[in-house]
Amino acid sequence: MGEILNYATADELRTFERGIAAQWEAGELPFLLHLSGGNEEWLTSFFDKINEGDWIFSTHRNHFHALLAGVKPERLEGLIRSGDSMFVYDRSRNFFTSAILSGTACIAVGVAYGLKAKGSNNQVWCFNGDGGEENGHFAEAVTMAEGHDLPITFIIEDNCRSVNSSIRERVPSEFRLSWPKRVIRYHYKPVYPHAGNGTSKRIVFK
Ligand SMILES: Cc1ncc(C[n+]2csc(CCOP(=O)(O)OP(=O)(O)O)c2C)c(N)n1
Ligand SMILES: [Mg+2]
Repeated sequence: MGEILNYATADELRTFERGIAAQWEAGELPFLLHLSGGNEEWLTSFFDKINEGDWIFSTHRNHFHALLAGVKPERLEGLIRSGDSMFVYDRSRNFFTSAILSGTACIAVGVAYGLKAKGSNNQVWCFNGDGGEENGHFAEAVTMAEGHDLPITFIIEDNCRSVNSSIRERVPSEFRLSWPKRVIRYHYKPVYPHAGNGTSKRIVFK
């Protein structure tokens, strides 16, 4: 196995996101963006399992994953400041996101299939929210990974919220799916509201 990939401490994550939150509060970021927070400790210790060369797939709420994966803070901040918070990619870090809930799950499985076919030691880590978990394509991706025993782990970041509705409001408990071991769930209490679009000094349509 290679060198551990873990490019930020919990304090660095907090400091970065506080800086973004301050810009948002000042009305400098008139875009839809999702602040991360409340899961710094869990994530920094989880990233100790991830190695250089592994592939990381993230979500609309990707700032912490990006920093931990080695996306440069200045570059990430630049993307956020130009309205691309939900479109963070870095080929050199094997880091990809999607604004579609669980939108990376099937792509991540494809990469895992390729890694296995090549005999690579690297793995794929695919992050999803508890809202993303409810999408059919998430279940299909997990089924494919399980059926082919692919080198991929799915992580459900359960903050008991999809926009503003809790799991209890969305899904009756008798319908909740149980997942195989390759799907890891952790709970955290978010520190920021779901999303913001600034105080809209200006609106940019690309
Ligand atoms: C397929 C799809 N449906 C709806 C949305 C709109 N949407 C954006 S974020 C969000 C809530 C996501 O909740 P969760 O996956 O739990 O992530 P969290 O925001 O709690 O981190 C929704 C419904 C979307 N982006 N993609
Ligand atoms: Mg959620």
